[in-house]
Amino acid sequence: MNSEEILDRIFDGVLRGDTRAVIAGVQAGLAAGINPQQLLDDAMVEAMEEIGHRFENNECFVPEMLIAARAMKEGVGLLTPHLVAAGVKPLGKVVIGTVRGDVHDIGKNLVRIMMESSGWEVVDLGVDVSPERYVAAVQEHHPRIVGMSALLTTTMPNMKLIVAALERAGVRDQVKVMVGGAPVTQAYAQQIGADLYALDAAAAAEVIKVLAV
Ligand code: B1M
Repeated sequence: MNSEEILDRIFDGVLRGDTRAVIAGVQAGLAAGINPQQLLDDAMVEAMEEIGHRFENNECFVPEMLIAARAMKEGVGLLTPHLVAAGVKPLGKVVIGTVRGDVHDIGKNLVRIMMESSGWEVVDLGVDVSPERYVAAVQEHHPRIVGMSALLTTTMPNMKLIVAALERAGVRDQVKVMVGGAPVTQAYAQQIGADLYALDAAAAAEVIKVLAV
């Protein structure tokens, strides 16, 4: 199989939610020396975008999205050790999560992986994270950055609630708040009083470089 065929196999595997095909494709890609970032961006992320288009056009439904996401997660799991640099001294701490009401975590997990790979220690609160849990995590871990991900237009406003909760708890000034996710924009970040915005996982790791301690 050449590189293009391997990428196609992973792309199709994610689309069909075929975890075995994705794992076999990723293993073949790594063995063939394809850049792990390319396996991620050109096969898996593209397949997820395709799933999104199909969902929008009523050509696929939630169960298909779910099994595609599961297959992608397995593939990302295999890639993670190749994306994360080992043994680097942490540049600082980040607390990250997907906001309340939202269970989309593939993008958030990629942001975490990219931050970890550039040397940050990341405390991942998971999905459906309430303002109270954010506040408690800041009080416990004293991070430099608080990251929030939202994929739904209906959950984006929860980012603002989290910023407000950090203010009420008196910890807002101790952290930089970073927001992201497909529907989130720089303008929205400013509107809700966030400090930082990033379009994708690579940009997220880049934007916080200046905050390294
Ligand atoms: Co849902 N979903 N989903 N979904 N889903 C979307 C988001 C949607 C756009 C599909 C569509 O209509 N085209 C749509 C949202 C519409 C809207 O609000 N505008 C949608 C919907 C409607 C829903 C449900 C409401 C469906 C229903 O039940 N009727 C439901 C809601 C559940 C909930 O959260 N309460 C739902 C459920 C699900 C599944 C559970 C089935 C599954 C998620 C599984 C999982 O994540 N574990 C799912 C999936 C897979 C998708 C799509 C197809 C793919 C999302 C994804 O993983 N993308 C998505 C369509 C799409 O995005 N094209 C869709 C790949 C990922 C790498 O990209 O997450 O954008 P992304 O992350 C990027 C950047 O955004 C950025 O960096 C990442 C990496 O480069 N980024 C950050 C993300 N977070 C960041 C944080 C940062 C910085 C950058 O700083 C902290």
